[in-house]
Amino acid sequence: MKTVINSIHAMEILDSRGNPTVRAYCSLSDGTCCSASVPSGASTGENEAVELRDGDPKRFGGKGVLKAVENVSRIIAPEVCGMDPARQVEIDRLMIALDGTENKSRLGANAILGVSMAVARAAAISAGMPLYKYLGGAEAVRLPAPMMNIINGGKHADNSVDFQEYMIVPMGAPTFAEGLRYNAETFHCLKEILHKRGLATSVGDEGGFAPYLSSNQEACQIIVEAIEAAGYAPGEDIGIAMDPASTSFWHDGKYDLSKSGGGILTSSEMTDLYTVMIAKYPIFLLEDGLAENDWEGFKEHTARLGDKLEIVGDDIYVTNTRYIARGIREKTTNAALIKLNQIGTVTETTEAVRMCRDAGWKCLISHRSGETEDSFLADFAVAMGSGQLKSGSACRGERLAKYNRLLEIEAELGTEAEFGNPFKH
Ligand code: 2PG
Ligand code: MG
Repeated sequence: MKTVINSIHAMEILDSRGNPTVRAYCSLSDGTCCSASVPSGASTGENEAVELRDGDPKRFGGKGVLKAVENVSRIIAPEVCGMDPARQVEIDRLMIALDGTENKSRLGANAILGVSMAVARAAAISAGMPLYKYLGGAEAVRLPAPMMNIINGGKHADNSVDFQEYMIVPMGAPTFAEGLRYNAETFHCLKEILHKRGLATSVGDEGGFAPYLSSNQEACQIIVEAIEAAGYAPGEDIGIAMDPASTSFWHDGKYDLSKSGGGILTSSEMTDLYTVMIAKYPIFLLEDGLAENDWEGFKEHTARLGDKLEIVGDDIYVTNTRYIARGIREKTTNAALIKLNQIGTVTETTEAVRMCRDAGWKCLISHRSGETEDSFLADFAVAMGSGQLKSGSACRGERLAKYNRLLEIEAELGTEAEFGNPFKH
């Protein structure tokens, strides 16, 4: 007998910042029953699909998601029940049509994505396949490099650092497990260095340290020291990737680095600053070095830095093929960040990855600063085979859930597993 979706429902749970988010449940006629949880960002792009929040000031400061939960049961479930769970594209398109808006503002991208992920997971379980194989097929054997955000600033921390994320990337490691070890050891050395200097070792939203530093550059300096203290060669064993998340300090067409005392800079001056930094430190990737609406600035930025660095667009593309297509046409960047909840369905996220791949672009698969213990993203990263994932630091359970799941996947793949330097052309 054909397996069909029996029931779909959702509930309000809390994310890693203690804010409400959606968990969706899917059960099938063969007895399969599972759930999936939706993450939530802080430095969001203005064109992201809409995260529906209740706006009721009496609950969670207006951040409740009961309307989205209700939309799952009342509007989505009656349409999706009875369908074959393996028809992911059809189910996702049906939900897009049910919503009927450009940005999923009627039903909420949090409602739609929860169901989209739960259906994918249920179909994988029902087919007796691991999720990464179900979504990625027989070719899903490439483990992503863990881009570990070990110093947090910007909107993710209350410190003096303007740039949001300083990540380490184990580019010389032979396997994912070894790469994770390189990173975790460096993370612990960084803690010791900060502690010895009397700097705070408390962590930000993504589990990286959030010290008060004298400049944005000092973060790179301390990371290089930590890499060396851990016994690795900066730029060979471990490289640095940065996500300044510049939209968050872009005001009136200028970049305001006053949190760190860095002044107010134009787009070109920002690119000058990055040029100085990459000459000094082993930086291989720069995400959102400029702001989401600075398309012109980005063109110059990529023309100047694109042959040396992976230039990733996050807020500017919001995982939307409409914006990525423009970026490819105009050579705005040479890579894109990929976040499921920026666009709101598994199908559309996969389409964004495919568009990048067809253009010869790299993709960096990403968590959100508000996460849950759901490890869906780990399987998704292997399925997409892009070789790059950022999931925060070696600290905080919601970050480690993804890395630990990747350890399992690598072990399960055994000799089939592939892992390599994510910056190699
Ligand atoms: C980013 C993300 C994830 P947020 O800017 O890339 O690190 O942050 O989820 O807050 O948008
Ligand atoms: Mg970003």
